[in-house]
Amino acid sequence: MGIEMLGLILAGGQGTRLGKLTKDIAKPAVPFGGRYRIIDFALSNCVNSNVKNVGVITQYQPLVLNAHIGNGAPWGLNGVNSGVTILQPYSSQDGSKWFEGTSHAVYQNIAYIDQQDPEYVLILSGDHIYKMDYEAMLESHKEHDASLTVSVMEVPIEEASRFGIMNTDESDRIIEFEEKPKEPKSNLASMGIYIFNWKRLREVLVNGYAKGNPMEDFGGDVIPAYIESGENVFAYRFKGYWKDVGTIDSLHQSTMEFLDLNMELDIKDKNWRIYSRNDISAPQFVTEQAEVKDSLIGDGCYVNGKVKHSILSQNVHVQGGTTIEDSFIMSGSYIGENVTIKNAIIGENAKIGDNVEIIGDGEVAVIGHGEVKGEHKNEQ
Ligand code: ADQ
Ligand code: ADP
Repeated sequence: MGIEMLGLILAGGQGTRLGKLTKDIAKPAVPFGGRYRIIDFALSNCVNSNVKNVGVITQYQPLVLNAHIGNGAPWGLNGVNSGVTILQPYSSQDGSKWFEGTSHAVYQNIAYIDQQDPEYVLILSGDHIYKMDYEAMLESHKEHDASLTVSVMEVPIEEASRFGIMNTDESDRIIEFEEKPKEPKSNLASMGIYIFNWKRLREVLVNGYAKGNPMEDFGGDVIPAYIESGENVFAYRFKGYWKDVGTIDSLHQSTMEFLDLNMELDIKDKNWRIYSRNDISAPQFVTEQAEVKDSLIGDGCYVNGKVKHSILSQNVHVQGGTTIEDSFIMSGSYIGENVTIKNAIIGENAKIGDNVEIIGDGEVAVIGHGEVKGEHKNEQ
């Protein structure tokens, strides 16, 4: 017997807009908030919403992502009736190797989805920071007797051209949809979160490819085709914190918002925990001359300098005379003496030598994972 709803997390985009931070790792595996990786939010939302079978569709640099997800135990996805499967691109019979757009990636995994035999599929992006109850969205999908439900939110009109933009009627039926329009007609944006009746979506994908009308992309092809053919397509209005952290600026901004104790996301909510895989490290050590203000400091850190309004992930080492402000330092980085870091993101295991200045002036400064800057006098 099949399951009610299968979660599919699209984790394969290259993430070119995150530059150096996605050179070696897929965007959903990029660290966030001092203790998490971006995909933890989608995975935890699934578990908290009773979506206990999840496929993660990968493609680009999946090694860190694979190691992070493993058997799914940190999210409780390793039980008898639950599981997480990492789906990698394979050479199909027609010889095409990579997934192209988002719906093509789903089409390539029909065999896996059929094996799960779900009534509904929940399609998610691996690069959003938010907490959302997908069970409530499924209720709305059922109430409307919908074929597709799209989760939506109002965005500032000046940002609307980054999103799929729609118009709805008074019953929230979607009557018009345009993927990333140059001149948006409204500010009601798709969050890229969809619930489909699997049987119907399967037909549309298979028929499309069979008839030379390939469905590459949900936003570009599938949603417009559904609306055109008169399927029941409804909007589900989400209220709350939601951020697509696909750019350096949005990642930095979301990190700074994370430092606000009254932030809408409320990471401490015991009823909606965000789970992650974490190594055990020693407790943090803050020396006598250190000054730490308004910051989150992970386990295993050694702080001998000044840290203000910043996040230090696990095992970050900060030497004396150094100042870090408005920045996000990813795990394992070593910051030498008399360094100034301001408005910056420092990748995992980076090494910043003595007297170096990394200052984001106008735009956020970025140091890649494992990047070395300058030299250390006395590395420990
Ligand atoms: P984008 O986020 O720009 O817009 P896209 O680049 O297609 O859409 O990626 C969606 C997600 O799928 C990302 O997490 C990406 O990494 C992943 N992905 C892309 N191609 C993939 C592939 N071939 N295999 C696996 N994963 C892949 C979408 C919608 C808009 C909506 C915004 C909201 O198209 O309508 O407004 O999301 O952020
Ligand atoms: P961004 O828009 O920041 O570059 P996305 O994650 O949204 O990042 O993905 C951008 C595009 O890159 C997607 O349309 C995706 O299909 C494509 N892409 C994903 N993986 C690869 C890859 N291995 N090689 C080339 N392009 C890829």
